[in-house]
Amino acid sequence: MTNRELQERYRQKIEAALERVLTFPPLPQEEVFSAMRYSLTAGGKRLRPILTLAFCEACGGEVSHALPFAAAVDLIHCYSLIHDDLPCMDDDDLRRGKPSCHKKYGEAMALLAGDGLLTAAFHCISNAPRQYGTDPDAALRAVERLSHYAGVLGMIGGQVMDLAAENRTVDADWLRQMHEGKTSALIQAACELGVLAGGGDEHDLSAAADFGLHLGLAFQFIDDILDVTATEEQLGKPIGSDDRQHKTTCVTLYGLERARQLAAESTALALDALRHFGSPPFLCALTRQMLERDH
Ligand code: GRG
Repeated sequence: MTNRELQERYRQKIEAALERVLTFPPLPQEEVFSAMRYSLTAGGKRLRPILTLAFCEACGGEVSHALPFAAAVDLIHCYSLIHDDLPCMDDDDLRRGKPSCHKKYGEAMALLAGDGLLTAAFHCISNAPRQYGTDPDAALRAVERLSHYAGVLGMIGGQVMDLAAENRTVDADWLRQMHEGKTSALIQAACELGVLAGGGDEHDLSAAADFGLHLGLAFQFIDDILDVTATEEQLGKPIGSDDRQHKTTCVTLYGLERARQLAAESTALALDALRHFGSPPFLCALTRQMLERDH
C-alpha cells in the first residue's frame, strides 16, 4: 500500500468514527448537532487524528484501538477552529472554503457547537473502555494528556498569547512559545494518544512529544508563510489575516526566506525524533508532505 493509500485508509476510518459520534436520534437540540456536524465534516486535512492512528501502529498497536482517541483529538481541533473564527477572536467569515460556523448558525450556536465538540471529545475517550474495550488506564492517561495539551498551559495558553500579541510586535521567544501552545500542543497530544493506544511506554511518549513539538512548529511556520503566499481558494479562508490584525508572525519577524529555512529545520528535527520509532516510512513521508503543503 502506498503512503497516500494508507493516509486515505486512515481518513476513512476517522470519518466513520466521527460519524458515530455525530449520530443522534431526532432531538429538540438538533440545531447544535447540525452546527457541530457542519464544521466537523467541512473537509479538514485530519492531520492530527491520522497521527494518532500512525503512532499507535508505530508502537505495534491496532488502529481500531486508537479510533476513539483520534476522534477526540479532531473534535478538539474542530472546536478550536470554530471559536478561533468568532468575532471576539479572529473574526473570520470563511473556513475550509465555506462560511464559518457562526456565519451559518449565528454566534451563540457556534459557541455552543464548539463547547459541544470539546465536551464530546472527553466523552469519547472516557466511554472508550465500555464501547471499544480500551484499557481503562490508557483512557484515563489519555484524558490527562489531552486536557493538559488543550488547556491553558497548551492550546488555550497559545491563543491567549496570540490575542495579547495583536497590534504590537513580539520577540522571537514570545512567538515560539505562542506557536508551541497554539499549534504544537494539540499535535503533541495526537501523537501521545496514539502511543497510549498502542501500548507504548514513557520513552515512546517522550519521543512522540518531541516529534509533535517540531512538526507543530514547522506546520505553523508554513501556515504563516501561506498566509502571505497562497490564494484564498487554496486555503479556503481569507489570506493576509495576520497582516490585517497586525500580528507578528515568523514571516514578519524573519522574512520569507528565513521562515522557509526554519520550517525545514523544524521538519528535520521532527524526522530525527521519528528515529526512536525506527523512522516509519508513513510518518516520515507525512512529515515531509506537511513542509510542501499548499493549504
Ligand atoms: C480555546 C477559545 C479557544 C479557542 C481556540 C487555539 C485556538 C483557539 C485556535 C487555534 C486556531 C489556530 C488557527 C491554530 C493554529 C493551528 C492551525 C494552523 C490550525 C489549522 O489546522 P489545519 O490546517 O486545519 O490542520 P484543517 O482545516 O486542515 O483541519
